[in-house]
Amino acid sequence: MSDDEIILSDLSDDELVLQMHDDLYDGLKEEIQEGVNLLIARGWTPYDTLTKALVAGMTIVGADFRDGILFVPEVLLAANAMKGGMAILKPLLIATGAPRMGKMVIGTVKGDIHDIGKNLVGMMMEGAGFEVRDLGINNSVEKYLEALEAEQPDILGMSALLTTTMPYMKVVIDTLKEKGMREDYIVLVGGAPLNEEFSKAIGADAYCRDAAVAVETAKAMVARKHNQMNA
Ligand code: B1M
Repeated sequence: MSDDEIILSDLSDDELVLQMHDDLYDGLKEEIQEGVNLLIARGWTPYDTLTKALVAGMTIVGADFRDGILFVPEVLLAANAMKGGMAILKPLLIATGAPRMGKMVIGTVKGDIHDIGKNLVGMMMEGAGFEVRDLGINNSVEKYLEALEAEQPDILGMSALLTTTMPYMKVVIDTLKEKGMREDYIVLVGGAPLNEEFSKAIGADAYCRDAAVAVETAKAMVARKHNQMNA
């Protein structure tokens, strides 16, 4: 052990949380899990641990990813470390009934097997407190409909990375309209070849440039939907 090695258990709560932000940024899964266990042992609620240590840390990662300071490999490592911490918190959160932001069904469209971006969006959404049902890749309209009916989410998220597969998003949205289900869901779309104009043209609610924008958009739209329902 070197002299400058940080002993997490020696840190005060505030120092530990800041150190966990750094460790998340560096993708250190074991340290994140140790930090989570320490905070819980010190009497922190699972919800505070999730939001103040993990989500706040992931917000920094998301911003630096959006700004081109971090790249995919680093973000995947950070997301993996976050998932390690969340695996400890998940059963505790369910047991304590912590508030959830909402629910999203997400999948890559039919004919498309790119899933790195979609997976990042799913992880960041989970980190922000959303429940995520990931349908994987190559999803037909029937698969989306089946999942929407089974899960009753707030949001449908679709991903496409190919110019040849992005038009399939319109097939899904048009089918929702035909079945009178379009207004039941917030539809968010994303993927490198898409843009705002395309999203409007196919009748989606919003185009999400990246995972950080997806989280911000989802939070704002779900809050608006819940306010309208309660008005
Ligand atoms: Co493919 N591929 N690929 N590929 N691939 C691209 C997309 C391409 C642009 C490369 C190129 O030619 N320059 C090109 C598409 C050209 C076009 O359509 N205009 C291309 C091609 C042609 C192909 C094949 C056809 C190649 C071939 O076989 N001849 C083939 C297609 C297979 C298929 O899908 N049927 C193919 C295959 C593959 C691999 C399997 C090798 C691999 C995918 C591995 C995997 O995903 N598991 C692959 C990869 C890795 C890429 C590139 C290099 C990287 C994509 C990526 O992961 N980016 C890509 C080139 C590029 O984009 N620079 C390319 C990183 C990721 C974090 O970004 O996915 O954009 P992205 O996700 C972002 C945002 O877009 C947004 O948030 C994410 C995170 O910030 N977002 C969402 C994405 N989905 C969202 C959903 C939301 C919200 C936001 O919902 C709410």
